[in-house]
Amino acid sequence: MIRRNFLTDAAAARMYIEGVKRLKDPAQFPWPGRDDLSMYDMFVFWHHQSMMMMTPPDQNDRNAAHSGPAFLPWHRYFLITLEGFLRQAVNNTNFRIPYWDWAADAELDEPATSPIWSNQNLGQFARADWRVRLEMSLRTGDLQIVDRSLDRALGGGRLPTRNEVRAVIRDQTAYDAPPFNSFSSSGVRNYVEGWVGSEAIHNSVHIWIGGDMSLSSSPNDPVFFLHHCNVDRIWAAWQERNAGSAYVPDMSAPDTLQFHRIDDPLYSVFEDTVTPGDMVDYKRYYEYDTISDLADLQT
Ligand SMILES: [Cu+2]
Repeated sequence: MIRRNFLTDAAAARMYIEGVKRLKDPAQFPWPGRDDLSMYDMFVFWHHQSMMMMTPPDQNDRNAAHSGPAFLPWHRYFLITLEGFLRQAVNNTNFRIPYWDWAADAELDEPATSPIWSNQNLGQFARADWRVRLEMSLRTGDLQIVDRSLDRALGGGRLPTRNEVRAVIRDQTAYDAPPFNSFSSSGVRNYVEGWVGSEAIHNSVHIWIGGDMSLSSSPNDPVFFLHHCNVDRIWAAWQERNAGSAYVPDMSAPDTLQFHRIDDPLYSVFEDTVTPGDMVDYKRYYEYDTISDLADLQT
């Protein structure tokens, strides 16, 4: 089953929008034990909780899902899990999350005028009927029930270009490198996450959208999953080009890298024990309609 481009596949776009609206409705998809909250809100909570789980606890850089090797497999798992709920919501076993090819919008004179932000598309989520219900503090860990509309501040900084993404995929031949945090000076993971490289790939898109996308509760904005689908597509393109380059670290790494070693269970609010190693072979779950815009696979 195929993950497609949100802006060139109207059917996938409509189905995604319909699916997240249903998943957000506590009457259709209640979050068990949490009155008036939905399974969609549960994903917001899960993302925030991953950022509260510092690994190890005596530093504040690497957490269970960011600033470390598990960044890519954890978000792959997060999307696959949401995708399963969306399939139920739209009652279509073939549905897969579409991606937002923001590098195409980077070529516009005014990227904020891209049709993705129109009221037929994601613009509608910044209007009154889509409610943000969960806010959290990364400093105190406090969770607040709120009822407000979504915040965006499109246009902060710049979107990464296709040539920048292609250069990272071409030049980074290792998956990750010590010290396996935001200071790793090589490895595709830290370049794609965006702590190194002037293009700051994943981080700069969160910042460009701004508002709720710049918080630990960033999945409150449905664009979160379209952005991360494109980030995942970049990893997929890198994997195709670097088929011989393995996920690191393996289990010989110290316990300070818990949640990030290849056979460690990824941080989850569910009872499952999915590992980074389980996430490497994404084709068990989906394929992308194209990755050749991101990587030369012949050279
Ligand atoms: Cu994240």
